[in-house]
Amino acid sequence: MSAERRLDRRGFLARGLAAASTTLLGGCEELSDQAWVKRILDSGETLTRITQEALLSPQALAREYGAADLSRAFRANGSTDPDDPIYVAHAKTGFADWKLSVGGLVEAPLELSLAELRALPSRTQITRHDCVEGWSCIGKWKGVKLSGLLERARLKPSARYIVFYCADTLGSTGTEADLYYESIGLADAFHAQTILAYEMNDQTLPVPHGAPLRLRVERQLGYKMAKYVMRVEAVDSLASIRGGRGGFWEDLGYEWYAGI
Ligand SMILES: Nc1nc2c(c(=O)[nH]1)N[C@H]1C(S)=C(S)[C@@H](COP(=O)(O)O)O[C@H]1N2
Ligand SMILES: [Mo]
Repeated sequence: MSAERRLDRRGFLARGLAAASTTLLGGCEELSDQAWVKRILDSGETLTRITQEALLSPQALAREYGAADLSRAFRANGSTDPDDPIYVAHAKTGFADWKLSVGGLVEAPLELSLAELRALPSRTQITRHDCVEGWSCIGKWKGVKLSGLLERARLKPSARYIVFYCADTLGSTGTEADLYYESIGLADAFHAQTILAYEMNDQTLPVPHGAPLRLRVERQLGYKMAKYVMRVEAVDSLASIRGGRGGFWEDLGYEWYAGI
């Protein structure tokens, strides 16, 4: 790309960011997001138009609550105690030697310990979790911003979806199809409230709620919020993964986007 075109693009993006900061995002919290977005934009050519749109398109925040609104007991649902031997061994040691892997269509695959994840930019939020079964709970979540992780791993231009592979089995077919997994698009992956949470209600994330790491994607239904996330993968298509519909429940007929 010529210097001129690059400047042009940057000018366009900067105007987009300025508009986003005043009209869409508001609050000072988003300044840091802009700082990292600008850093990416400064860093070169890896962003595609689709990624840029994901970063710059209007992104409403899910409602956030105050401490007084926290549910007294937050229900645990689906898998609450994975029996995978490797998972069980990690749980016994408090996940001291566990690492999250981030791979697929990225320039720089990552293997990160919990300590390393905790050192990355985080976000804390009190939100309402809505399960498709018809119950809701309000909880406080702290975790690493998925945008920051993806910034580190540097998405390749062909990346379109982020897939989360979990440690637990929910089905009973005795095949890979039993393993929980989920996926989201780039707009939700880069959304300010999308985090991989390692704390819940100011405590280390407990096993029933997805230790050591679970997705919070706050504008979606509960089943999108993968617990026991072991591996994150950037892909260009969901078609060749398991049932091809982007998630454990989706493969059984649930909606993929699952917005609230
Ligand atoms: N790995 C995994 N993630 C999962 C599930 C599961 O069974 N396994 N259940 C989903 C559903 S339907 C809901 S409502 C929430 C429940 O999260 P909670 O146990 O923290 O309430 O996790 C979601 N993520
Ligand atoms: Mo759910």
